[in-house]
Amino acid sequence: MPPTEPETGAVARRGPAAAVADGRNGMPTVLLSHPTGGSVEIYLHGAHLTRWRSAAGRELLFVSEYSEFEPGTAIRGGIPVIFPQFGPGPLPKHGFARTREWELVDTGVDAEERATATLALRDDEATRALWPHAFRLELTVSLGAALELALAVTNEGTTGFTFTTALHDYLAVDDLRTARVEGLQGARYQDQVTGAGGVESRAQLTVDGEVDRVYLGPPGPLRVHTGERVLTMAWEGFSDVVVWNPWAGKARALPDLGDDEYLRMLCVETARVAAPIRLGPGERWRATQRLAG
Ligand code: TA6
Repeated sequence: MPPTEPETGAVARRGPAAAVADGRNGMPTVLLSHPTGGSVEIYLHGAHLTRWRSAAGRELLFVSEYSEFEPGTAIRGGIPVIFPQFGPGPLPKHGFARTREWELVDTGVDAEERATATLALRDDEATRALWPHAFRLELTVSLGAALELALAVTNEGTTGFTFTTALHDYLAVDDLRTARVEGLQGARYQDQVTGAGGVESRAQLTVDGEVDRVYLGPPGPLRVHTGERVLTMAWEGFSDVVVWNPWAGKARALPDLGDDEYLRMLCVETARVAAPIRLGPGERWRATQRLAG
């Protein structure tokens, strides 16, 4: 099937397909659909994946009912793209990629018969005022029976730069208190709540309070159990995994998260945090995250 023209219209039902449509507040989105019945929605704002619906019609990602959908503000939920700084630091928290308008550069169907969309962000005056580097960031979303996100960073300048990055997935869980994450046993971690480091002893992580941990170099894949479902997350190129939930107290302090919504989400993120990536002029770095659920 030839690449689909990105134009407004209904998503075709038969083959893998892509279409552009207005999202909340008229913000442009790309919709991908696949014959297995799955679909995704991606806002050009932040190249933010806000919906992944399974073949069975189940929402696999959490998005807050209180999220803003406004220029300059990060969407609360889905899969934010974090670049060029993970967490707090000299730049705005989690960098600027999640609050910028990206460009849709391509849609189509790949060799594996997956519906694909590629979005790009380049430096401009506003990004250079924060971070004085020439770069190109590309996110390719491929929807088949599974969902794959590929993030590529190219140094388009004449000097080197370093960055940290993540795909900050907000996974939908039926009930946080019974959700379990498997695959981190034996991994070293840095706990952002207590400041302590350690080695994960549990075969299955459960959450019964605020959690904010960076796991260093777990090999993956991870299995996230919720209700009857198991979601698997695998990756290449990323090295770290972040597990975050604000629990009740911090949730109340977040204006774009409902007081009880923390019970329906668990962030499990693939990242490069502990060892920032350095790119020389013309160099490119690429990493993928693959979700099946
Ligand atoms: O990835 C975990 C984390 O860095 C937490 O520390 C928490 O602050 C979360 O991200 C969300 O950050 P945000 O800026 O979106 O409120």
